[in-house]
Amino acid sequence: MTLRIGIIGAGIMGADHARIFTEEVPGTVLQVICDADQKRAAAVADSTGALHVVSDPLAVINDAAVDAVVIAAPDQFHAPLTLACIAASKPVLCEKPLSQDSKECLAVLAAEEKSGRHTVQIGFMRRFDPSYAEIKSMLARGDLGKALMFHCFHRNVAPAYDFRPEMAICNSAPHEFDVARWMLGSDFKSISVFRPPSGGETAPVFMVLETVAGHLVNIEVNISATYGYDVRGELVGEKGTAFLRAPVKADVNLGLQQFNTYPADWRPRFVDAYRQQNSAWVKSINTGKPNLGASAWDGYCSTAVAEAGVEALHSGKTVAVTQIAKPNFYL
Ligand code: ISE
Repeated sequence: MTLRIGIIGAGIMGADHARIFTEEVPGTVLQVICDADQKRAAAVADSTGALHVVSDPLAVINDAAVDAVVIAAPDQFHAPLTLACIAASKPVLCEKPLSQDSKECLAVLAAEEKSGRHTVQIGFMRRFDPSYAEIKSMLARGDLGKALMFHCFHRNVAPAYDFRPEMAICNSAPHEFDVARWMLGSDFKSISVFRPPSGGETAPVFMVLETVAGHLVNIEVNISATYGYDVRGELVGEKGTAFLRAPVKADVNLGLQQFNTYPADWRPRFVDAYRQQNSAWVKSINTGKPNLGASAWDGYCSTAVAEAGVEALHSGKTVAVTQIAKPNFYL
């Protein structure tokens, strides 16, 4: 069985998804690559063997020769295109965030529920990262005792988007909001946001969150860290702690020093996570069985936290996270 995939967006992530399906996920064919910039779409098609190139995303979603859709367009198109996929009954893997506006997420939830089918998966690929998964299993086995705190660092070399601290909260931190919520098994209750006053325009954004179950989570998002792409985390439990371990290719001994290297962006750090996520998505579509990927509900929850975070950034106060009750459809 071959799954015919359409990819909307031929930027950094659209191109990477195209590469992943071509090189690493058997049983798929790239039916079409879509981008407003036809040259960019053609370059991705050339390097991956995709069959067609178009510029209209709706032409992808409504193409009878496309079985499933990946949305890797800019954030503001995620929710409208996801709604179009639901209307066309096409399974969709939508890059994070589902939207930066929780009202748009609610519209997606309502449409998916009305359709009666779970067709939406959000690209929170860290759930598939072996190091997060290992810590989650340790917690489930009780090895670390009860989880108490989760320290998170998320550092980029340079901004991948226009730098505004709001973007650190709405575009970057949703990864931590989702993976911490998934790891700790609890929604968030409140968020406070700080920035070092000495840091200037590109100062890191530092968030402190409390979960409904009473864990503390802190997140540093530093999108101008310059030295490398670096994601860290330490789970603190009652009996012990566990650090995430980034993939290390080699420990180098050279010139009186020992070191290893950092990637320039997130793709090498999360190469396994992306591969496993995309393989699991294809398997789910083929078998009709769910995988551990994030649902539209999870997408909504991380956006609700981000919205409270932006309010906390502006007000300087601790802000309560408000969410609707989880619809039965997502239980
Ligand atoms: C980017 O949009 C991503 O999705 C990356 O995974 C994240 O690490 C980065 O900070 C974001 O800008």
